[in-house]
Amino acid sequence: MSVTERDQLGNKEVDSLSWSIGSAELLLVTPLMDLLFKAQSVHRANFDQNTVQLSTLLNIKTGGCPEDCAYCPQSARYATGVETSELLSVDDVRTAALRAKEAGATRFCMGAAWRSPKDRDLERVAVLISAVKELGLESCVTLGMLKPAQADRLKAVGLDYYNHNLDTSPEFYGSIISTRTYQDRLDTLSAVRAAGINICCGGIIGMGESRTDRAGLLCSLANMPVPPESVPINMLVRVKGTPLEAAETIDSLEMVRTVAAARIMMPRAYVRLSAGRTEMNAEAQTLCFFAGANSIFYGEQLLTTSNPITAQDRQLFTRLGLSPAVAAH
Ligand code: SAM
Ligand code: DTB
Ligand code: SF4
Repeated sequence: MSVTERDQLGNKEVDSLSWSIGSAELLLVTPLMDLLFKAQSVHRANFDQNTVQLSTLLNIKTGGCPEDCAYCPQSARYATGVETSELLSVDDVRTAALRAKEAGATRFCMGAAWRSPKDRDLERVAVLISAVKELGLESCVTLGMLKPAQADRLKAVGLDYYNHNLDTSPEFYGSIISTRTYQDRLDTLSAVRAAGINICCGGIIGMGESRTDRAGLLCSLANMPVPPESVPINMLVRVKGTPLEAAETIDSLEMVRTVAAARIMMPRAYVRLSAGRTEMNAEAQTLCFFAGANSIFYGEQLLTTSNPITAQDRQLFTRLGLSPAVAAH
């Protein structure tokens, strides 16, 4: 189906169609003014265009990961200088979550550098999730691969979102990660979906992939039986010591295009402008918001690398007339 044919359809129908790589690629190469106009129209039909959702990240278990993800500073295989830590205590997590809430975040996302959690790790994370929920924040965790029973357990303790990224297209995936397959990731995502937890799933651009690969990633996301509720689009943070430390710089307008295509292909998802914002000026980030990004990682730290300071983000919101979303409860 051509992009024009799709344009004639309401968003409801678009949601239930499957996207071909060709049609996704057509979006990515559309003249930018046309692409932005379309993305902003879809955005306005589904969201308040002047509201941005804020999620704050906390690394609850740093480094020492056995996996070989070529982008990742936390893999034990690469000499990146990241110091490893044990799982943080509930007091440390509560303090960080409270600080995030006071700064205006509505969701608190906790990441652990694991291939997959052991059941006893999961029980310790369950306590952390409860502490975050007690503060009236939405909770999200990213712990690696999950078995169905583990996803059920996280649902039982009230987890709102599970983050597990596909990272790139199925075709390019093998050049980035060898220690787990694309199918392993899809299996974890099905377990999360079956448990009734919202899915946060996206990818990374700027790893040397082609536009076709970016189209392939977006198709894999949009064609899930139920598309993710939250789609983080990360621009690679090149960390010294990782195999991708010298990856070629990607044009920030390519980030804008990827966000716009994600917005059009997943009209009802929160599209998050994620890692890489320190490399983007205010104008490039503004174009991402215009392209339909309506969420960011908010707070001076991502997992091991830095993110814009909150005062700088608040200043940008003021300049743009954007309002942070308020907590539902
Ligand atoms: N270990 C768990 C896993 O991989 O499923 C959870 C944490 S992992 C760090 C979460 C995600 O962060 C990765 O899937 C990847 O998309 C993103 N990420 C990691 N390093 C990054 C980098 N250098 N630049 C951009 N995104 C990155
Ligand atoms: C996601 O898509 N991006 C976040 C979060 N989910 C866990 C992580 C970005 C990590 C950037 C590199 C770092 O700080 O270590
Ligand atoms: Fe480990 Fe996750 Fe980093 Fe891969 S992305 S090396 S699984 S922490």
